[in-house]
Order: sequence, then structure tokens, then C-alpha cells
Amino acid sequence: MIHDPGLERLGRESLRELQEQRLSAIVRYVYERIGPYRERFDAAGVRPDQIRSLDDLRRLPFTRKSDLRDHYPFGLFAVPREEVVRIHGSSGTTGKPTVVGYTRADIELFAEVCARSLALIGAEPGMMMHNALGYGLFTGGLGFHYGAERLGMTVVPASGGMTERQLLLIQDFRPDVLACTPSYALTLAQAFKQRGVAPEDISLRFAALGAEPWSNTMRAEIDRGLGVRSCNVYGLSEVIGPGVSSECVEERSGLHVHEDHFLPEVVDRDSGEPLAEGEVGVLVFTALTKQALPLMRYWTGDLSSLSSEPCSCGRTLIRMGAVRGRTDDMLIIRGVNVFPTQVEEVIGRVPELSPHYQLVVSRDGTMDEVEVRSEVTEELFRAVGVELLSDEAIEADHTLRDVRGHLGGLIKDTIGCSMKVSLAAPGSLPRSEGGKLPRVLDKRPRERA
Ligand code: DLL
Repeated sequence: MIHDPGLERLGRESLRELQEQRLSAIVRYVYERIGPYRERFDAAGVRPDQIRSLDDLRRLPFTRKSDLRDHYPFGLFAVPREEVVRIHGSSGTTGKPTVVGYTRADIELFAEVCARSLALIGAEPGMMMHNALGYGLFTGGLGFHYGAERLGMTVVPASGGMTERQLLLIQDFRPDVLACTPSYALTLAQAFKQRGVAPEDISLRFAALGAEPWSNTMRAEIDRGLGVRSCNVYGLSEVIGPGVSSECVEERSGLHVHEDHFLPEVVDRDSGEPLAEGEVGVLVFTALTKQALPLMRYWTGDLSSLSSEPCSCGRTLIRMGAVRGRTDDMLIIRGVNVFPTQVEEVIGRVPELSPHYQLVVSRDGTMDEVEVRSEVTEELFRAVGVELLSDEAIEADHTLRDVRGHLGGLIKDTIGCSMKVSLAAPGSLPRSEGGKLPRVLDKRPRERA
């Protein structure tokens, strides 16, 4: 079901016209209302009336996370604080959150794009959604909550955490749709398995999963474990929250961007020059219709590519490739660029390993080293009958030695660099307790990290 066929199936020429009208209006709006933008544009010698077509966009400077930090908390808002009806934020790894605000109209827009995203992933009016995304400063919980209500669904606002309780609610209420992070979907799937609940006995049919990178092997595990067809949903607080783009349940190949509201570009990560369709670079978004915080050319740091190939779902909205990582999670191991999700894909090819893993980065002299910690399956663990998967235990058992060697070899062949592999007992590595799960444990000295 398409939530807004008029806009989601608009011809690409008409869409471009709409984007251009909205772009020239929003550029004037930010110039008049946001002091730091006016200074920026003046310094770059750009007058708002010069920005009329999408090609003119490249004359505008990028906005970065540091700009939000420099004007913390409300300095980039385009409206008086009294007109802001809600604040959200994303907690960085350190220090103060990135703060974003919404007017009443922005909240309506947020609900609308989340309703569209839910329709994309297979949800329909009348269905029930179990929402295990966190409610709070994080945009995930409230964003999808309002989206589901707007679509006409029944929402269970479970929020993250308290896994036992989530299982009970899912078993008793029998929802059709699950919204959470992919790592938490895996936690739920395993918890059901441990309690002997079979996937066919779980009522869920569709899942909207996002807020962190995940691989297709992880998707296969989630779909099998929960008996769902899961789709990838993407977004970020600075642009709106979830609801920036989503896969369609028909194809699950690329995420349709709600580009009538959020204009995407993919640019070269070093030069900032726009890249052609299909080329991978940094995603940049311009908010065309927001009131409180319409950021211009926001540099997400997320790596992706764009494609305007037609899609069998009937939507004409451009698709972005799944984000497998951000420029800042990229590890450089002896000159090779590596994202955690690449290792996740490789682990998925070894049947004796479960999808739980962690990467430990350390520095030995001048070289960065990565240790891959990967959990073995319950079946293998029981079969070898050891208590601890110490290096000695692995050396002494040929099956464990082979599994370790197999993963090490695949990593070298597929990714192109060697990593130390250690095997871990089932349940020993960190699990998502409701939110995003960091995959990298960085032990390098602070200034390097
Ligand atoms: O994570 C919004 C969201 C909530 C999206 C729920 C989807 C579902 P932030 O906390 O501001 O907002 O984090 C945004 O998370 O720049 C990406 O690096 C990452 N991210 C979000 N969705 C995906 C995804 C929410 N589907 C940052 N795949 C973004 C990969 C994702 N990374």
C-alpha cells in the first residue's frame, strides 16, 4: 500500500519542479531567519535569489555536526523557542547531545514521513505495531509512534529494554509489526528461541528495523528467527529522525528517500564534489519543508549511493543503498578500509558461528590491529563440550581450530587484510538491550581513537 500515491509516484520531472520551488523558498527562509546561515552565505558570496535549480545547490556550503555543537543548544533554530513544540537529540559518544527541535507543523511532517515508511515496509491501517524503539530524546520511539497512529495502526509503546516484558506483550497482544533496532530484533529472536517459542507461533509479520548498520546475513537470521519480512529504515535526528528513507517490502533493495521533503546528494568524502548515480560517497541532505531546523546540505557522514532506476513497488522516489557504515566507524587496517558490517557479512558465511560479534581495535607500535570476537553456535559449543573457549582449548580441538581458521581465511580473502580471530562462548558478547549496539571496542590510546 502506498500512503501518499500523489507524491510517492509523482513523475520525476514534476518532482524536480516541486523540489526546486521548495529549495528556493527554504533558502530564502534560512537566510532571513538563521543568523549563522546568513553569515555563511554572505562569506561564500551566495545570495538566496541565485539558488533556483537543483544544480545551484552545490553553491551552498555544507552544514556539519560541529555547526550544531557550536550553536548548542538552540542557536540554529529558525523560530522563537516558544514555537518549538518538541525537542529531540542524539547522544554522541561523548559529551553533549546534538539537539533538534520541531514546530507543530514539523511534528505533522514527521508523522507523515513515518506513516509513509511504515506503509513501505508492509504495515497497513488496522494492524498492530509493537514499538520497541526507545522513547525519549532519541527520535526512534516517538517518531514511529506518531507515524503508526497516523497510518491508522494500534501502537504498543513498549520502548526499549526489559526483554521479558516485551516477549510477554508480543505473545499476548499478537502484533503484526515490530519496530526496533536490528540488534535488538536479534535479541528478541534469541529470547523467543530460548523459551521454546517457534517462529511460526510468533504473530509478527513485518519489521521496521534501523538506527544502526546491519548486513543481509543478519537480516536472514532475524527473518528466520521471528518469522518476519524485515525492512531497513533509515534516518537521523538532524534531518528529522526515522522517516528519511525506507526499503519497500516488495523489493527490499535500496531505500526510497522521501525526497519531496529531504533532498539527497552523494558527494565525494574528500573533495565534497557531487558524485554520479551509483557511486558511493557521503550522504548529504537538505530539508526542504521544515520550520524549526531546516538544515542545508547536512553532511551525515553516512556512506551510500543513489539510484533512480524504476522500482516494482510503483514509487518513483529515488533509492539510496543501505548504509553499511559511517566515515567515522571506518577502520583502516594496514591501509585497508574496513566497516564492521563487512566482517558481519563474512561471519554469516560460517555456519558454526552465530551473528554475535565484536571488533576490538588496538595499537601495537605504529600498526592498528583488529581482533574479531565471534560467538560459536550453541550446537557447536555443546558438541565440543569445553567450558571456556581459551586459545589452548581451541588449539586442542580440531573442529574449533578449523572454524577459527575458516573465518580468518575468509576475512583475508574477502576484505583483504588479516585479523586475529577469537571464538567466544554463546551469550558471552554484548547484546542490544533495546537500543543501538556498538560493534567496536576501541582500545587505542585516546588521541588516536
Ligand atoms: O537513529 C533515527 C532512526 C531511528 C532511524 C529509528 C531508524 C530507526 P540518530 O540517533 O540521530 O537517529 O542516529 C542517526 O544512525 O546518521 C546513521 O549513522 C545511523 N543509522 C540510522 N538508520 C540507519 C540504518 C536515528 N538503517 C545515525 N542503517 C545515522 C545504517 C543507520 N545506519
